[in-house]
Amino acid sequence: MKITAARVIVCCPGRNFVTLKVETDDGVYGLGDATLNGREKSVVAYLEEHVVPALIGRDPAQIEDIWQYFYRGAYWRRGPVTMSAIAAVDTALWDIKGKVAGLPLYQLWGGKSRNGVMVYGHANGKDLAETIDEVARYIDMGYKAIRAQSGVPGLASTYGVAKDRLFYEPADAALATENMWSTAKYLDFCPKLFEALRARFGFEHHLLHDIHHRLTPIEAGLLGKSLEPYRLFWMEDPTPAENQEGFRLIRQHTVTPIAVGEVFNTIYDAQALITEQLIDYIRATIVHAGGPTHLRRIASLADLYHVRTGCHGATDLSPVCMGTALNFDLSVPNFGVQEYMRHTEETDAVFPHAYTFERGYMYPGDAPGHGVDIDEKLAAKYPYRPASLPVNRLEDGAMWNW
Ligand code: KDG
Ligand code: MG
Repeated sequence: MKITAARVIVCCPGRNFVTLKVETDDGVYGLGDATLNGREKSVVAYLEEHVVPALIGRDPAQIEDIWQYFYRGAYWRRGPVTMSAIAAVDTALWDIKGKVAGLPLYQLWGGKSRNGVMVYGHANGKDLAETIDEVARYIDMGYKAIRAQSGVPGLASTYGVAKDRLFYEPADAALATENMWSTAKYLDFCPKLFEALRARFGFEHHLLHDIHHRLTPIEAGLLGKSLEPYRLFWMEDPTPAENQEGFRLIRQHTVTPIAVGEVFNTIYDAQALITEQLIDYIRATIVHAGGPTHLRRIASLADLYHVRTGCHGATDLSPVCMGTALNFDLSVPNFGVQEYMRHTEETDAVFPHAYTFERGYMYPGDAPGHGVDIDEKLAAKYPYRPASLPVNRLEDGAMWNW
């Protein structure tokens, strides 16, 4: 069997997606997600200029060798653009292998380690009262785990508060929108939010929260400590993780569990965090961390250190990524939770998929491969639209992390 063609499909059914379609001489094809929010065209160029020409003629069954070829062979290793491109190839090749075998990917990866994949949904509101109502709505929809984000008094906007009630898309303008951030206002408000949520709903549901890289380690220690009575499932991205050592300081001050890694692209980004047990959940996922081949390696390392998986699953990760992640989640022994931010109806129509949601759990389905397809004719009706993620400034105008 040989790879005869590989095409990059860009579409925007509500938001931009980059998909790689790898075709073979016996008619089987595989799909991989290559979407990098706000930087989509860089991955398209990397794939078209540097990856696709070297793929043609290869045996698609040689997944590990092809992964090593594009990782080691590039000389310029790692980085989100390179690793998203490698992920797309890797995902497409696993999809082909599953289709040839007539098996869903979780079967190729050792079978089911659990019956279903617990997912968390996003409840958010412009203020505390609206966020409480939204958490109630997610409980009614059957979620066992709910992420709560709220507008902060005194701040015009913040991360995680959607204009639409089920879908959240922060990449809203061709040129980045500027937001304003105040750590003091946030630190004052955040514990009140979780105090109110536990007072109203008790402790039956898992509650999660995303700090979105906005605190220093010592501030994160303080917040984690003040959230301890409300027993969060995790606090996410408390501080930027380029400096992995910073998490030692957080750990010295709080036992609130920590999740990190949605912006990671290799195992090295998480090496100290995992081996020193500085985090509890690793959030790397299929598309930005080199595909299933590399993510499974990260999960194996994490398993040795009691770190569980919590794959990123925002709307900018396409259904192809979601279907693959669900197969990974079902099979990996140290799974923790899967993020599930629903896609719009337009996106779901462009990417017909086998996965389903039922009472707080998701199931990848039993279609061979990852179980997600693309309707290319429909995709062509939604051309690419430039969109960037926002940026943040402090009240005095200095740039901050968004
Ligand atoms: O593209 C950026 C989003 O994926 C990110 O802001 C979402 O932090 C996020 C999350 O936890 O889903
Ligand atoms: Mg996040």
